[in-house]
Amino acid sequence: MLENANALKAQFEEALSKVTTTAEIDALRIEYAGKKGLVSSLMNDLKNVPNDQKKEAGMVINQVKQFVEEQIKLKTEELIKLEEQRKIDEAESYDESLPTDLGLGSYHPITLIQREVEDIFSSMGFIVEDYSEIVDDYHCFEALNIPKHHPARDMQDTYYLDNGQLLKTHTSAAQNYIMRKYGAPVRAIFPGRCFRNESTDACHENTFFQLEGIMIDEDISISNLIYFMKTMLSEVFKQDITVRLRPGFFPFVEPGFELDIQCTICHGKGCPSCKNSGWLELCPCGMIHPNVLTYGGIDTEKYTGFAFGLGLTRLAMMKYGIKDIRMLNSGSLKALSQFTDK
Ligand code: FA5
Repeated sequence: MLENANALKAQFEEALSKVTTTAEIDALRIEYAGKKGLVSSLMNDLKNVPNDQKKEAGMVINQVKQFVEEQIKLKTEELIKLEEQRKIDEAESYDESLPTDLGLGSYHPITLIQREVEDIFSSMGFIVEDYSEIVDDYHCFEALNIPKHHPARDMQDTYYLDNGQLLKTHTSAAQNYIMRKYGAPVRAIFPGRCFRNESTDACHENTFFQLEGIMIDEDISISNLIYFMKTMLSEVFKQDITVRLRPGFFPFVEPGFELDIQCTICHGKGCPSCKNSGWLELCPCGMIHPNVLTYGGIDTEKYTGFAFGLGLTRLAMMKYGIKDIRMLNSGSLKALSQFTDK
């Protein structure tokens, strides 16, 4: 009996050493450790062993049984791990025969123009800040001196959320946050995506980008504002473009201006891109209203400042000669990939 037990153990070890898959170890488990397996039949043979040898034989068979079960358990765990790793390796492997000349991706024109304007203002000492796309009524309107009855709060223009917050309608919504964060003096720009519930055409989107800027210090005047606007535009276009400054009303600036650019698509003749006017509103601006400075915790006795709200999406249109603003949100790789950052 002892010889049989040892022989079975050796036979099992030999078979185990050849197992390479979980299916094979499962078959081996049934063959050796199953109810009708080889270890069980060895146990059945115990009844034929003389009584005085039964105890010792029983112990040996039990040891073989425990050995077989333990080894099967260990091998199964090892093989499961190996098979999982094999699956991961297969998933990560790639078909080397696939074409690799798919071409490089390209930056979206808005990303290109945003980076360019950020670089220009950074080189003039402005910090670049970020702000949420979901804002509250206070930051979007109240802190900007926009009274309750102002049309900008109209449901027609603003996407309100169920919780009372809203999608940022303009980047001016971050003015109060910047003033509270940095105090005065401060020079900051803050680009961002804006949302307005309006119908679209060649120069209007309901989702578009602006880039806001504020500069607050002692003795800041309109001439500082004009200097920075001129510098920014000449750096972006690197050629002569025609702009005009006219009075404009925004509750958060006084005085306020509209800075328009002559349409670079039709050169002022009038076309669908500029709604046949020859001009495109590009960058409203003005001197920050004292009420807005006060909301921002700025001492109005000591400081003045200017603010501007550059239409970044329209700037991209004018710089790259994009006739229809809707192309920029179209997701058309063919159209969007023609722009490079050179
Ligand atoms: C504003 O949003 C003010 N917050 C700008 C401002 C900032 C004024 C600081 C004074 C001081 P307005 O609604 O005009 O203003 O938008 C500013 C610019 O964003 C426009 O001149 C235009 O270039 C761009 N813009 C506005 N609406 C759209 C639209 N629907 N699609 C594309 N661009 C738009």
